[in-house]
Amino acid sequence: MFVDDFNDGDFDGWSVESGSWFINQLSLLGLKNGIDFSGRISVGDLTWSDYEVEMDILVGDGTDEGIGFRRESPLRTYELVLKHFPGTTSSKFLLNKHYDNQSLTLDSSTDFYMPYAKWHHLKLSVEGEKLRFG
Ligand SMILES: [Ca+2]
Repeated sequence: MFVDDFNDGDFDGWSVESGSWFINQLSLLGLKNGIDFSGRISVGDLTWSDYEVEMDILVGDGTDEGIGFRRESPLRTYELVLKHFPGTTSSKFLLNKHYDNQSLTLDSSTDFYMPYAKWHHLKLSVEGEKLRFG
């Protein structure tokens, strides 16, 4: 099991793919880059098959978060995106597939209330063809 709470002040073991990342108040913080495929950092192994990912996120106005999974490369991956609508407290989940420079939204949730500047716990479980999240 891989665990990092960043209380040691570093993110050793993580690979920065894009954007600027640093530890701020014992949390991992990525600077907003504003476009798709920006601000990515990864951990784990491409050979992992079934797994669970859990994280605590601090939601910011208009900044989306996502978890990549079933990844073959940075450009061939599935991604669970938590999308926030700027200036509102509305959010939704999107299930995206990225491949060959194309992006496809496979599914999306209805909008739900999610306040800013609060911590939320996200959990994603990938087992065979089954995907569970909340
Ligand atoms: Ca660490």
